[in-house]
Amino acid sequence: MTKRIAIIGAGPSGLAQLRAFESARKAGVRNIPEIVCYEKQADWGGMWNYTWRTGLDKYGEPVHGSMYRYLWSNGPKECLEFADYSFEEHFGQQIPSYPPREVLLDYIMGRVERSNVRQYIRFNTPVRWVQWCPDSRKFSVTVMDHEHDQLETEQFDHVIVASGHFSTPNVPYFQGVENFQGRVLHAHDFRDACEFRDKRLLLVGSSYSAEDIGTQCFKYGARSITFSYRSAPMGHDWPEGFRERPLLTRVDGNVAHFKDGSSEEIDAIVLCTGYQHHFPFLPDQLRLQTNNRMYPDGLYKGIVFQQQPELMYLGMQDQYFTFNMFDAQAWYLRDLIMGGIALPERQARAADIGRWRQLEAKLDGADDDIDFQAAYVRDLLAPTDYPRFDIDAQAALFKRWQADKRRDIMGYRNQCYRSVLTGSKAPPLARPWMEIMDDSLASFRRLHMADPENKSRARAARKAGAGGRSRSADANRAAAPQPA
Ligand code: FAD
Ligand code: NA7
Repeated sequence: MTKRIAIIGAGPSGLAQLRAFESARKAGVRNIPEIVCYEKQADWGGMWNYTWRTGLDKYGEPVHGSMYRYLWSNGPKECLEFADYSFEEHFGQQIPSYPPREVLLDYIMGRVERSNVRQYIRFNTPVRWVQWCPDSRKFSVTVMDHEHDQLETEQFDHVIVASGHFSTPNVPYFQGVENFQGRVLHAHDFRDACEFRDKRLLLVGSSYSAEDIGTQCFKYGARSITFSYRSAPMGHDWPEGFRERPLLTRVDGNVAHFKDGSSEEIDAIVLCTGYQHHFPFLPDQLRLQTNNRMYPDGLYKGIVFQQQPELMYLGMQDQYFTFNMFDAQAWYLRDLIMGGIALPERQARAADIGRWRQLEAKLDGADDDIDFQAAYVRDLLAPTDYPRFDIDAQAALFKRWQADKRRDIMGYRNQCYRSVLTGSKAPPLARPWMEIMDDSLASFRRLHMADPENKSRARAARKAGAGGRSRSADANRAAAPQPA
């Protein structure tokens, strides 16, 4: 009997899963499972689908989006390129290495639009509850169909959770914050740097959000940026106007006090204190419980829930590799579900998880993390037919990116890298990143594309109804080394 699969979320991970099944269908594989993808937002793209809303959406659902205006990729696009769909194929030419959000969204959408998977997605339909029924050996999935204002329940053989984990904020309390006169918000609710023009901004946290929101607010006119770290400072060579201080201990009026006894006046606080893995639609026995880490416990191959292997999770690890790692996971899961890959017994799975966790425990810094995640992606891809790409070359690019950031935190986005798929080098940004204030796709096209009027080859091909595997991917498959 044809299996039924529910995918929760149509962000990059969920879309990778839809695309994985579709590529099998196009290759003539029979007995593809029946798929329903539930998406709580009105459109696909997940986190990349910008929303101006904060708090609750128009249906009273928690707003998923944590992205903000003027967000540019914080890693080189050459490190997240889909192996079966290059940037050049999408835009009809090579583009700079660090594109803004809308450009990346356009790229993500390009691949799924071509593959005709929208038909499987039910938008405005958040999953409310998932229950495993031991008798029927099926999941019962209850969703809220907001378009028809009704709850529905359906049965599935597998559930794939692709709901992301950078959406539910982790919000610590700091003494006196309730009396602070300025604005206090978590990074999840940050939308527009211009709000903080001329302000003295305090950012609590020392990871990606703090770094990016801090640099961006400075770019758009904040008076000063102070970072407060819990474990370690970022340690970049910050320009004048930035400083790093130890952890915030209390707020007194408009004065922030820090663990080393220092203090300073501030006008606003942004808590860049990370996110929680939050699955309000899952009962305890199905719920992944983890912090943001390279290898969450209890997931075989980082994706199959050990306690109930019919349940799978995509994209739950801390991420260097993103889009192509989600692809690797999705292709592996597809083959597991369709029987091309055998699921080992519980003990063997536990041993495999244990091996990865031991490696994770030895990681010491970003370069180690990158090598670890590259090895993980390679391990997943080995038994699948996902187009081969040079994972080691991408890992080397990630390390260059880290070094470029250390060298010039305000200017690293001006660097250009070479695509490991097509071999061509990205052109430079038209002006230094610090000087480009308009982050729209239209402006990016005008500045960087020979064909700014939205007539890239990919769009033309899409309009003409072309489909199938990309030429660049086929070329890459022939040229690139096979993962071990
Ligand atoms: P998401 O993109 O979060 O998508 C999850 C989807 O699930 C959403 O569409 C959501 O609406 C849906 N969903 C959630 N709950 C339910 C439910 N109950 N029912 C139905 N649907 C549900 N990555 C990079 O590679 N480069 C970057 O520069 C970068 N910058 C980032 C900046 C910010 C501020 C953040 C927060 C993340 C950034 N990331 C970046 C990481 C980003 O999260 C990933 O690129 C990617 O979006 C993860 O894809 P995902 O599908 O796993 O999750
Ligand atoms: P991360 O990378 O999970 O980092 C969270 C940061 O918040 C990190 O520096 C933590 O410090 C800090 N943190 C967490 N809890 C506290 C408390 N209680 N007090 C002080 N500081 C705290 O999340 P980000 O939002 O930066 O990045 C997530 C994604 O969003 C990423 O993919 C980006 O591309 C965008 P620690 O170092 O653990 O001491």
